[in-house]
Amino acid sequence: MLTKRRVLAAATGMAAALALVAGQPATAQQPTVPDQGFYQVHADTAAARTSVARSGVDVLGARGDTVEVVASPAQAGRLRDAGLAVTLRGDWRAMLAERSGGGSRSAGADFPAGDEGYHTYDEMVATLRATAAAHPDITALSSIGRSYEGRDIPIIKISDDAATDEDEPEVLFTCNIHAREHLTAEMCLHLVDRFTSGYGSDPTVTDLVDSREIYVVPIVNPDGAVYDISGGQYQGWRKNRQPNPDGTVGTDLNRNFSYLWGCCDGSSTSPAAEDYRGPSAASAPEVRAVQAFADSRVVGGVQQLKAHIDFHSFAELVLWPFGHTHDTVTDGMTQEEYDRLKSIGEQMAASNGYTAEQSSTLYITDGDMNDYMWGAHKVPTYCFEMYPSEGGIDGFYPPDEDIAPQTTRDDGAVDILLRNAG
Ligand code: NO5
Ligand code: CA
Ligand code: CA
Ligand code: CA
Ligand code: ZN
Repeated sequence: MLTKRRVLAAATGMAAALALVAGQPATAQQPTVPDQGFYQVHADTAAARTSVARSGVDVLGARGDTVEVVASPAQAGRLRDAGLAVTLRGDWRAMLAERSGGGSRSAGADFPAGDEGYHTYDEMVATLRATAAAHPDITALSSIGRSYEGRDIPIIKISDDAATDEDEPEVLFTCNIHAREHLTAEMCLHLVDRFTSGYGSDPTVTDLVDSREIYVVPIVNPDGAVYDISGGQYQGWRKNRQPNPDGTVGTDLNRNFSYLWGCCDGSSTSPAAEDYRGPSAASAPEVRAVQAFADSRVVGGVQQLKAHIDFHSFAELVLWPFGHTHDTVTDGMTQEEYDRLKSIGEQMAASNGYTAEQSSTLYITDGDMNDYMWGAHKVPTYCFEMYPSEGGIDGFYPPDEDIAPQTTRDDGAVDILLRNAG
């Protein structure tokens, strides 16, 4: 209920933003522009959206003509000076605190009270272990490597005869590379649950598990995910937790991949920025782990992975590569390849009701996982931006009641990808 009200508050605009600080005593100063404001920016071209992303603000999500950002008053002023329509919707810190129930913790270091249905990193690991133990013939649980803080990054393989590397098309699903995008970890866990518990009873599941080798990495960024729910409230954290020389923390893992790293003004060189690309390509251990896994699937000179989705939130989009250029056909992408990526992307979007477009239509990115998977490995690859279509802070923290409907929503799209693999 809290969340529904919060979404409504965001939609009603500045009056609602002022209401957010209405709990202060009457003697408090006039409401001022928050240090970190939540803003909606009208940006109706890809170039305008890219310039918003490049301005140093934290882009929460973008869809259609609207980009939702967290910005300082100075940053908001610069966007206005650049001629953009910028609307203050609330105080980011206050919104985070309110979404977290004012800091009341649930027992056992879980998600904030009311959201315990989400899986913490420890709960995720325990659930994967239990699933692997319950389905030993069709699962193999291991790790692709360790995070900066030393946490394992689990990977589970699901296939008939999972212990054997068979000659079946391999398909990879990755989730939670961005710390605060917790719904995506639940998406990966839902895939694991569906393709294990449905085996032998659901004919679609059985056929896909028999004919494919499905790999799932539910939490690419465990340190960030753990940090984001630490301290009694949501932190709104995006990056990993690797320290930077200037005292700031975090590399944006989705700007740190090796393919054309930092090529195209699609990431930041500033360590404090939310889209900081890191000091060098693959400087983040989590990125090295994903890249090493993709490399390891080249067997006899042939890449075994035939399809990939990297789940993000939020905006309800299906994105295909490239992100580093607005060109459709370019180095590493023929017209035929582009058409096939687009066609399957559109079929998947028709199934889940998302909007389908090339990644760079949103804004330019470089060093992201999808550009790497296609550019370096020719793996047909997609970014899904999950529910909701818009929503400010609540966009990253939908109530746990939304987990089941919003993960099953993608079943049809996932099946389309799996069928088309190979
Ligand atoms: C992603 C995609 C555009 C790849 C990104 O809002 S998100 O950060 N989830 N969007 O910018 O890395
Ligand atoms: Ca939980
Ligand atoms: Ca098999
Ligand atoms: Ca194989
Ligand atoms: Zn993301």
